[in-house]
Amino acid sequence: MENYKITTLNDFIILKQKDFPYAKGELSSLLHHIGTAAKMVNKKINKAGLVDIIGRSGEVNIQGENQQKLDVYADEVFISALLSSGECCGVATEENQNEIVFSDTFASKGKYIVCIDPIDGSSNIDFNVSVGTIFSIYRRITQRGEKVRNEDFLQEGSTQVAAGYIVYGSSTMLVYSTGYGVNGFTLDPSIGEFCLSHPDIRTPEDGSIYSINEGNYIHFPEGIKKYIKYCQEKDEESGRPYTLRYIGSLVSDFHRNLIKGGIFMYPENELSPNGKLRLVYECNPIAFIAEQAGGIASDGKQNILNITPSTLHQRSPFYVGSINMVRKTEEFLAWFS
Ligand code: AHM
Ligand code: MG
Repeated sequence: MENYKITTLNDFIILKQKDFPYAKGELSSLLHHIGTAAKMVNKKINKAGLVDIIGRSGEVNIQGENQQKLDVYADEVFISALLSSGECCGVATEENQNEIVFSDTFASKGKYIVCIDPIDGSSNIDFNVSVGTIFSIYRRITQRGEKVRNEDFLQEGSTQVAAGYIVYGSSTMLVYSTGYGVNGFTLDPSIGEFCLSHPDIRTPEDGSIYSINEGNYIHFPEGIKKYIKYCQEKDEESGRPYTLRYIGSLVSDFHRNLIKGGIFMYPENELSPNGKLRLVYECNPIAFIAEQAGGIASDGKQNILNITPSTLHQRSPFYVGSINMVRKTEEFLAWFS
């Protein structure tokens, strides 16, 4: 008889809850609600060319970027899923200037806050290219029952309780960590469930892929220009030249490199002195996953997870992936600074 045993995301969450003797299931419930919202967003993305969901919404978000209709839809879906979980007392998202405070008595008792980029890589939506969702969960600093404040959202990345991402690609995957390794789940559309497909993901210490928007080359710091040339040089022992792969969706680029081994780079440049990616809801959750899988993330000088954010939407240069590759970029940046 064939083995049809599958472990769904919800089975897995419940199974893992037993590892924490004092856990009351709040984090499990939160993750469950994120999974449900992801399925709703996935459904919409699958129909992107058929329903009125592609293209610009006509609004500009806090970053001055044109919002896509899907950005707006996903933002609403994730916020309402988090509110109805009852475990989350506030949310910060890429699409909203300030944190959203859940003030009803049910939600304000929640223990956790969530930082989220509802649709990452949204400029790719119109062309059927993979996009993602990135999320990060922290324990609140303020007392339960009080309204959450800005300080709850400006915690060092190292204090994350859980983080993860969803990649809406040729299949849809949810990858998350609660600080005990990284596990990946693929959505089986026939049963509408995320099923464990990538248990205990470990990323190689060395890789052969570098991912960067090389079109910005002339604006890069000297160390990164030199590192790119190093990636392109022939060296049989270290497997160079490396392969360049760049989708332009952080989640998809990171996910590929996580599995295969590689480095994703978004440096500061003359046009954006702090790079493009946002520390709180893009860099920190991805950095948490990278570390939990044996990789590392840096801003070029220090570990991303050791930076205390001072504003919700602050940007940071970002180098993430296989540990030896990230260390090498830090060396190049130090040599040529
Ligand atoms: P977004 O959150 O507004 O979609 O922007 C973030 C995206 C990342 O997914 C991706 O790595 C980066 O922007 C690509 O930027 P660029 O087009 O400058 O290479
Ligand atoms: Mg983004």
